[in-house]
Amino acid sequence: MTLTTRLPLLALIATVAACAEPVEPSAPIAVSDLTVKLEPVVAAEQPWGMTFLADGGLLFTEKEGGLKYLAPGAAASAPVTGLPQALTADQAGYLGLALDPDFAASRLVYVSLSSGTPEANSTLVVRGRLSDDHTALENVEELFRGDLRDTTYHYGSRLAFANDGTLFVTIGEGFKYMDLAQDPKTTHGKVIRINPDGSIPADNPFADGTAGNPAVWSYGHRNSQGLYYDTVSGTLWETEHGPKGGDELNIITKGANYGWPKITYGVNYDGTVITDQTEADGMTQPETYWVPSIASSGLTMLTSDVYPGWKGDLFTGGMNGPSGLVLVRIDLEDGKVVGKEDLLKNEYSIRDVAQGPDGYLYIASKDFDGIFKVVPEE
Ligand SMILES: [Ca+2]
Repeated sequence: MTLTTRLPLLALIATVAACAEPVEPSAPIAVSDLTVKLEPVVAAEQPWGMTFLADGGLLFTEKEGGLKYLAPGAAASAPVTGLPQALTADQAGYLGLALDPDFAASRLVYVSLSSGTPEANSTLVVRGRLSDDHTALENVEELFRGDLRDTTYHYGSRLAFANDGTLFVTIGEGFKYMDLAQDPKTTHGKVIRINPDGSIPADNPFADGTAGNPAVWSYGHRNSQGLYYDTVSGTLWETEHGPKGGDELNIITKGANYGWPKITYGVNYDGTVITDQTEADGMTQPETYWVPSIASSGLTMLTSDVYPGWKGDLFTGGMNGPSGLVLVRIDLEDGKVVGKEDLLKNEYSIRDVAQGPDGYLYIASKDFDGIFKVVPEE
């Protein structure tokens, strides 16, 4: 081999090596003594969000089927009528939901859905009173409508209440509007914060509307499908999908910029580079990230003693990708991520995870499998 043919080859090898260089792991692998398995609870078609009532009843959304109710101990769910018609194309549909903090008295249920046509749609947050017989949402009111988009991807749409009674909602950047995630004047790629009646809290970071949309709480997000408010510490935890690699767990704070698409640990799906920056001044780093992606979905914190050693840890679902199809335990110590453990590998694409009043974790599959209870193996 002559020098002239070797040089390009060496250059090629060097380039391939640089691309394949593994990203530094974002947290050590955690291993616990406990293993878990799944027990079926109820059939469901593309369940998206779920939340338990105090008596063990379960409310959940199906992406196309709307709101469903499973009575305690029942074998099948029943529809809950009253929601507006949702757009259900591609990733659009009936998505996240939350109970009013005073649900026992108010019976109010909050739902985020995609509203409009494929050419002109937005994220719509509504609330209604769950009828005493659990068959209908009554007096449904529109609370908030995100900016219009002409795409049917990346809706975000998780809901979580804070201790002060305000409601956080994640809104995705619609995939094609990624650059607008950096613009606080739009709702694309944001966490928004509203009062339960849809009005805007006076202490929102852009409340006066001059430098941003009054509803915006934080920005620079991609597609956030996990949101959990820890009522003990007052911490708002969020997961969001990165592109190819770079899924994130973030702690959300007022007015902060989480960087998308200026900084990311991922690349485009076709492997091309979005940015070579993983950090920048004025942009908040994730608490942990995933390379390769898991397609991070719903997020909750275990507050029960059902699983030895896991109390106080976060759990998020993985939906696909080379290391997806997992329930990830995120080991927290004093509010910091100290390890990650993949549970329930290669069983289901997990869209949501929630804790029931019995202290057990439950997962909802992304596809047509249903909702399952996570039980320790003997
Ligand atoms: Ca980020």
